[in-house]
Amino acid sequence: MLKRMAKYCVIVIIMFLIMPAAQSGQIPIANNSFEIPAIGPNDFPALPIAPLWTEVDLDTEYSTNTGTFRNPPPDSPYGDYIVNADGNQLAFLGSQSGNGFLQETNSTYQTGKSYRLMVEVCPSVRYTPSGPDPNNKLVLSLYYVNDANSVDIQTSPVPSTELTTNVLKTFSVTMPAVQSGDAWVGKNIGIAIRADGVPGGYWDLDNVRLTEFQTMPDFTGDSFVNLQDFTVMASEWLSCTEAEADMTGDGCVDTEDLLILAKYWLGYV
Ligand SMILES: [Ca+2]
Ligand SMILES: [Ca+2]
Ligand SMILES: [Ca+2]
Repeated sequence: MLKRMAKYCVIVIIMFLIMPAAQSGQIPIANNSFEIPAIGPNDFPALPIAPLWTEVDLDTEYSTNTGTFRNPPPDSPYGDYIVNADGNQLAFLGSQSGNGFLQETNSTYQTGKSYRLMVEVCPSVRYTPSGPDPNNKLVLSLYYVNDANSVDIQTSPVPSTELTTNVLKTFSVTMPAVQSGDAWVGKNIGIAIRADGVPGGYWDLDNVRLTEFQTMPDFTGDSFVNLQDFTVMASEWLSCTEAEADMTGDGCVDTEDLLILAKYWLGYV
């Protein structure tokens, strides 16, 4: 009896070791926090460039609608210190429709996976885009390129009524799981942050993130939700790094994800 149990334990351990690792988690975005190029504290605090991004800029001569700036110190006389910036720098984006930041990542859309783009946003203090005007907004997009054209798969507006100057807030766009017949299967994942409004203001942007995740709690690929899947989740509990068991797209494994797993417990998905 003991011998049989030991054999069973060995089989279970081997199963865990050879379990296919689902490819989920954070997808790299080049210059995602706009820290390149590094602007020194004594340099002019803004540059009209954001390397590694495609800047779509109505100012075709000087590109002044898109660029990078250094967060001023807290005692700045201009009062535009952003309290929760990621790193030292952020991006600015002119509020007129036709300005935007785009990036085609090296990763591709995979069947069965969902994707979420997250961006930190606040209105510029000095050049506020005409206040809480619902007609003056940002649009976040997940797109793919078809015959050299970017085609939006999913877009989501950033409601300007929810924005606060000096404090970045997270906004996101999430697309449902990719189906095998979708035109974007295997295409590079494109992300876009586009202005949709009138000129005169600027949006401040920071810490762009993209996550790939599955919405069903089967992390082992057997279509059944059981202790093996729970073990994957337990091993990543409260982690936000390469989290296979994240099903909500926030990149972290927490109670929200556990509730989804509980809902499907011992069921086929
Ligand atoms: Ca930054
Ligand atoms: Ca499973
Ligand atoms: Ca989650």
